[in-house]
Amino acid sequence: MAYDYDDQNIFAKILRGEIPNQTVLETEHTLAFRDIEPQAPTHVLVIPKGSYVSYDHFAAQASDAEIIDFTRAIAKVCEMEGVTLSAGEGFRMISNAGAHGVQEVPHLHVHILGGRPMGRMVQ
Ligand code: IU
Repeated sequence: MAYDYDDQNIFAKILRGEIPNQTVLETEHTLAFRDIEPQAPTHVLVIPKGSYVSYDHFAAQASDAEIIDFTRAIAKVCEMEGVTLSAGEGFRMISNAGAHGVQEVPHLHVHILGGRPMGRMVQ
């Protein structure tokens, strides 16, 4: 399957260092930074460094090392933000994809939201 990655998207520019970001965590294959318009006390975006549009693109084409790194980075961010079930009150993780998912930026990102009750999904 073909996935069309636009390397001019804003997160690609962040990854290239062309636009600043508020980094929370950086690993070999993953970057986590604060959302510019936070919807909750914790609102962190976690993105793979590789050029993937969406979760399905990533799952199909990323290496095992990238997938493991990304998965663990998400959990690490939750731990760092104090929202894990072991240390806090929980969190929500969301990844929007495509038109029906209302994805604004076409580079895979997982939203980590926490620090307040989120309310019910889905609108
Ligand atoms: P979405 O899942 O693609 O709909 O969300 C994109 C998010 O990226 C959204 O929450 C924006 O506030 C956020 N964002 C950002 O953090 N920095 C930016 O420069 C831009 C969007 I453009």
